[in-house]
Amino acid sequence: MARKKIALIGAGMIGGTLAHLAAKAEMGDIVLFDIAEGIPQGKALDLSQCGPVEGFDAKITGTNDYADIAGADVVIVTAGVPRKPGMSRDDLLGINLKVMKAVGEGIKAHAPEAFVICITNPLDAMVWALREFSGLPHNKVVGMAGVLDSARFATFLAWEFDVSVKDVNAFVLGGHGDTMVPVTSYTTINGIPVKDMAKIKGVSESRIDEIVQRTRSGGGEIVGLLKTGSAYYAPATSAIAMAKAYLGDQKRMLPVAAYVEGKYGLDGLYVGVPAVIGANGIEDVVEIELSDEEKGNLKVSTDAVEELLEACKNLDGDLA
Ligand code: A3D
Repeated sequence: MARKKIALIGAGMIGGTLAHLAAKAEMGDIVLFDIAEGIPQGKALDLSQCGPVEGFDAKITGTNDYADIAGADVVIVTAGVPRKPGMSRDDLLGINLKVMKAVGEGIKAHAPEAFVICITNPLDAMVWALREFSGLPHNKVVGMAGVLDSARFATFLAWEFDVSVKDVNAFVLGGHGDTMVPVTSYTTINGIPVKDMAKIKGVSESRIDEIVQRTRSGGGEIVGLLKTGSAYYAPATSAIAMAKAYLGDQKRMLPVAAYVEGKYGLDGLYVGVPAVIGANGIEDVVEIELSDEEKGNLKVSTDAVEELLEACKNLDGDLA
């Protein structure tokens, strides 16, 4: 069987980490693409030299030419700019929308059969724009955010309850922004609902609310510490889990920014929902029962995403 091909558009902090993780896991051969000359080539050379030490077989190449992504099975997009302290994800809209246009056209021309995972912020709007510009089917273009946001929620809960992160099943819905909806009613510690676990451990409701709030601003907390950019290890590993689900036809149900039409009362929007990823890309979007309060929170979040889409359409005539 021929090796799979993974194209990484954007060879910055997340792109480089993605390449390392994909190579270590021998997911396939890797092409790192960037507009910056030398960066993808330099990183590819450096990463290739990890192979003999770590014992992986993966051909890693760097390029500034979209023709080199031809035939990619998976494309992961991180091209654009990240946040600096004081910036919201939405501040990146104008500049990253132009980047999505170039990237979408490159994918359309050279890798139209690929499963495309977008990471560029503001995520829910950029994945929508990337789908529009690439013209790929909606089930083959998806955004990474929920896996990361749920991992942040799970990490904080594991610390609070002093249990292994492996036993926390955390759940976050909605847009990847300050209005995201960590859903405690579907979050469990090995099957025990968070509310019950909190009672057992004597953790107050207000402390759980603080953890929910810390999850919402989890990305900003890291931006504030790093000062020169945003998180990259956990975002990269989250996208790799999604790529593996597709390549291995794993039918994993993960929280991802999927195209939702009809379910959750939404009419054609990319937003964070539980979805099944297999060989056909997004194979199902799962609609769960929500309380009135959770529905209200989700509405605030999806309204924020809709506002961003309007801003996209106003910025780019092609999207109107
Ligand atoms: P960074 O290290 O700056 O890398 C971005 C790379 O994109 C740079 O190497 C640029 O040269 C390159 N680039 C710029 N324009 C183009 C273009 N037109 N074509 C190809 N490459 C281009 O950023 P990063 O890797 O830290 O972050 C990348 C993106 O991911 C940013 O938009 C972040 O905001 C976003 N991000 C999203 C999450 C989510 O959970 C959704 C988390 C963390 C970061």
